[in-house]
Amino acid sequence: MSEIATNVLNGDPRSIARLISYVENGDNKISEIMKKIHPHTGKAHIIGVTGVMGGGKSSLICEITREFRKKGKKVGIIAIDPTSPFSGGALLGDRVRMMDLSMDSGVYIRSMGTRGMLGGLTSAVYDVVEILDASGKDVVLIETVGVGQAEVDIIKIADTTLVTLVPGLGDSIQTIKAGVMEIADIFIINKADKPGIEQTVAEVESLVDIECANKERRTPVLKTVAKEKKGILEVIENIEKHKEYLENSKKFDLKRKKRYEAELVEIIRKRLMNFIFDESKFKNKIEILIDQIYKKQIDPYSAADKILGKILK
Ligand SMILES: Nc1nc2c(ncn2[C@@H]2O[C@H](COP(=O)(O)OP(=O)(O)O)[C@@H](O)[C@H]2O)c(=O)[nH]1
Ligand SMILES: [Mg+2]
Repeated sequence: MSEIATNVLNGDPRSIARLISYVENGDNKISEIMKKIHPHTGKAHIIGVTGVMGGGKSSLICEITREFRKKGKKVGIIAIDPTSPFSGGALLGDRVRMMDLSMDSGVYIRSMGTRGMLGGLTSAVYDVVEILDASGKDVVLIETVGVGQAEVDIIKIADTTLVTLVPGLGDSIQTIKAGVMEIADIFIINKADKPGIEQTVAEVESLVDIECANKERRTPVLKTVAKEKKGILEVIENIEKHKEYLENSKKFDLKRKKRYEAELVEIIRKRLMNFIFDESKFKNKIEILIDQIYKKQIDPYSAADKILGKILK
């Protein structure tokens, strides 16, 4: 058990893969192993990449990874997007483009399914971030689809959140106003080779003008053509600048504490749920209560009180 932790700390990819599988399967060995892992975490820069499906997140992540590799940085990639090339749902071209990354020992790629995971995806993602961090990755990139309503709340995990958009937003500019503005540390308008790019940039810039009017930092709006590796250096530059900004303004510690808070809540929630729903005595009790709710002998709230009362006692 401590052997796997030691191997993970040494960056051994097979041990990393095995430990992540434990995490995904909700194996009860993980709490002991994670105990050994945690003291070695905190060095990696956690970068969330979110945005619409097909916007070029995976392509961007590939190019960003290549640039970080040129700088000698080790990179971990977690893809939570079920349609991601990383999880095999992509066009052949995308996979071919990523071949060299998957052959590179300085890159670890893992896709995580949203279904069939015991113990909850969010909690598993926190663990995988810790594992990759402890394994010596300098940068961990996390790809998720959607914003706000996403299954995994990326801003609670990431130090730096990249929101990707594409030209011709139309109605979705409303979505940006509604939720994305606060979470984006950097906007990336990808597919800048497509028509309507200047208008989209102008629209996003004017929203940023309003949002950041009284703030010490203005959210950068960058243009990229991931397919042609254009604009990637500016992305790297801005990612690094954002990290510096966080560190200089003491916001880095604050973000990290927020992440640990969210992680702690997740673990407690998961354990409580397991405790209530796995324990056979509660199982019987719950079945009886469900029956009583059905027969209108009790209401759901009072039934919940009965179960919680037993635990909190
Ligand atoms: N025209 C154009 N297509 C791109 C660009 N970047 C990515 N694509 C293509 O857009 C499609 C979706 O890209 P992908 O990275 O899988 O998007 P994701 O769903 O956000 O991860 C793929 O066919 C890419 O080749 C770009 O800058 N311009
Ligand atoms: Mg993708």
